[in-house]
Amino acid sequence: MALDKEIFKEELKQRLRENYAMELEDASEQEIFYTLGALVKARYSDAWRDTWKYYVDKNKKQVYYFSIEFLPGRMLKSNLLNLGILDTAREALTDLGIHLDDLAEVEKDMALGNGGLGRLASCFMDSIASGGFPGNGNGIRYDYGLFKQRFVDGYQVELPDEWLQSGNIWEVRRESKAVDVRVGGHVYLAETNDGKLKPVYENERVLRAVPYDTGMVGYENNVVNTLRLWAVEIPDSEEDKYQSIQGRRELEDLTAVLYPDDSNEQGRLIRLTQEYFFVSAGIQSIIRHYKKWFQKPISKLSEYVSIHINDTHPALCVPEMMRILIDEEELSWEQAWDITVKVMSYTNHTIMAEALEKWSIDLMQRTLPRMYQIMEEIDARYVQTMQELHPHDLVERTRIIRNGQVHMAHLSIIGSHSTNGVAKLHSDLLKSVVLHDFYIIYPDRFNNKTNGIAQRRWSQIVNEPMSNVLDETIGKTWRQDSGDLKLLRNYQSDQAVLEKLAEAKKINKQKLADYILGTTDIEVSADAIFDVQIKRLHAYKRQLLNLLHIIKLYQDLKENPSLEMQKRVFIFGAKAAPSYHYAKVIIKCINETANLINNDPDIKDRIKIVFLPNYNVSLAEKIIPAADVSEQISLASKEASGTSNMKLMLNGAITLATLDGANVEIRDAVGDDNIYIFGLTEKEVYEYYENQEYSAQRLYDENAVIRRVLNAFIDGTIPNIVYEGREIFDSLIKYNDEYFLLRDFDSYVEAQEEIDKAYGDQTFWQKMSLINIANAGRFSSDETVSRYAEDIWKIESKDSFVTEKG
Ligand code: 4GP
Repeated sequence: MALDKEIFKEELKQRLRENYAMELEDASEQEIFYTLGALVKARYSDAWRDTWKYYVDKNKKQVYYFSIEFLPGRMLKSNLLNLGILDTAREALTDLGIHLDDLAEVEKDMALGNGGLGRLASCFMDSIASGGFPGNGNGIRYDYGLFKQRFVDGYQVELPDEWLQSGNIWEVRRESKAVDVRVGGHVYLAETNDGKLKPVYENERVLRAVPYDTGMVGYENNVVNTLRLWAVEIPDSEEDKYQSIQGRRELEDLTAVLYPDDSNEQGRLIRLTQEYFFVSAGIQSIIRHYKKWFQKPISKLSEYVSIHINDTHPALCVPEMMRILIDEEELSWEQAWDITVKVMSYTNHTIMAEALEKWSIDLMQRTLPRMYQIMEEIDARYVQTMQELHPHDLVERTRIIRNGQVHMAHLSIIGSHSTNGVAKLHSDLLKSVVLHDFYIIYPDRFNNKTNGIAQRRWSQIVNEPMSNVLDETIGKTWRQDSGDLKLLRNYQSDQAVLEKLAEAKKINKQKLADYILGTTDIEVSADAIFDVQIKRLHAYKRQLLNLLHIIKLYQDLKENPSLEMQKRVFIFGAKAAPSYHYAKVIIKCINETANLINNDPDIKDRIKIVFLPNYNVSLAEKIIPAADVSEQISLASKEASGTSNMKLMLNGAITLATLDGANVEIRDAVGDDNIYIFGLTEKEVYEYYENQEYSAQRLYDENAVIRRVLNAFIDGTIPNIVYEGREIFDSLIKYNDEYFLLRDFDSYVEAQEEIDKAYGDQTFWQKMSLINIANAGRFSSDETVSRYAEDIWKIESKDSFVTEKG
């Protein structure tokens, strides 16, 4: 329904009067934001109800995407865009003297995740709704999102993210849909009167799970799905047990923070309980919904419900579904297992060993006794079935419970019908190395689903100047179907188009330069190359390699001030996990190097380093449209996919990359001439692991450039890093450079030199940039989600359903 500008203005004023007893002129930005939010929500509430009803009336199969992280960022503009009223709302607000962009800044980022996998979950929510697919998210409503990052003396300091302080306009509390979740205590099986074995719970704690629902608005299609996040409360029946404030706090802490520090026992206990809490609440509510509205026998569940386990955190979906089917629905084990495996599917997001979750048997038994019993049974039956088919060793290696631990990835694979990786290379590595044993046992379960991004957000919302040029050049169909971006290929030699794209980039760069000045006091020139590395701080992502190159450039310039090179601004955005010491050391070193270089009068503005604090979705939206170079420099084989690589490409940045994760597919899309590839291949990395010939010391001894760069960490060249510099140095030399930075250093420097040269020829550069934009369409999460829907979830889109049935 088109938005009438005048009515919209009147409605905004009217709501403001009703809610705040105020006239527009007297209202604060925050009051206007909340009023506008409520108005937008009201606009989709009918569609939200109708969507729900439609799925129920038509008995549509639905997918439930279980994820311990969701990172939607801000939702105002994306909701306006998806409702098709962004432009009109902007104009109406302008008439009233309000800038939509300023107003949008009021919204707190919903940052219920750490990084890639959480942001992917949110991109999927957008695409599932936009594709008209019946699909819902299921997660945790943390009171505090990912910490806010500040730098003090170059060190990362973490502050709580009180995102709910002023309320969350998009959510709806649904108390009537609350469910109880039981944890702790003891469980034993007792015979009932009719001779069946039933679990009896003793001394367990009952938690009340209350859902908060947020509408996931599809793009101009009247579909609004649901993201359901659970918060813990004290059930009425248990009030007596929680008379002290401290006792209440302990319970309420369960959903207080995202990923509590799990380096200690207490933290691990909370984490495991969190995992079970949202899994149990989610599955209970799915079953209740199914029984109430679908009125089909429970044996048909897999025809109407699909549950996706996003990484291993929701792996308890498997035993929890079994519990409900056996203990409550009284199905036989075999029947329950058959349904469970058909319903569940699983995505692996990383090959980093430390991220493959394991829990000690003891902790599992104490925290979730019934879950443990069921997992023991799954494990025993697995061994029994498989030992007839496979060698003993293989079965032992793949079982769920082994060496005193419960292996969540094993549980996810054994208890589901599909396991996928998130880029071709990653999926291949799962099959050939990381999960090879399982691939032998279940070859048909493995598949690839290359990640994608919510392209409307990452182009139309964040980059209006570029979007306008695209409209003028290739028409507007790309806004609906990003595949049409390829039409731009016809303009790669059109000087006028290249110039317009360059102008758009310049506008974005100037905007970012203003922001940088405002937040960090660092002045950067929009004429410089904006060289961007934005992602979590992790050794394997090799922000340190980037820093080594910067130090080299600095040393070159000091030695030879007349050296010819393009001006560069190196931009970083990254948070380090609070307990990840080494990552924090790298942050300190980057910040101190930035201090040194940015203030060195010999360097002036030839190199600038900007580490923007508090990297999050909103900051990404500011940086990405302004980027010229996209640093994707992880050690080959370590990055499962990456998604900032796709966002940056879509915004015309040129990728500088190793052949890792989805970089490989980006290269295939743009061709070798429009990307800069360097470094070891994944095969070579594995060869090094096998032959153990790598010697960082030798590279240090033999390569004078490397030596000079590394010495800068310990000889006082970079000030204020006495301890940190030594730690970096030792990690590379004494501990033999786990991620082969020194091995890739020369080829990285060479690629950087080529980039420097290429940027000098602006027409050449703009053409590469255009080709990147034109070929980004295939990395849309619309496409990815369609593949999941078809191959894994077996759900159909509302559109196809409607057309099909006429
Ligand atoms: C990330 C991977 O590191 C990244 O390569 C991938 O693009 C993203 O998932 C989405 O699939 N993994 C995580 C994690 O965020 O916590 O393991």
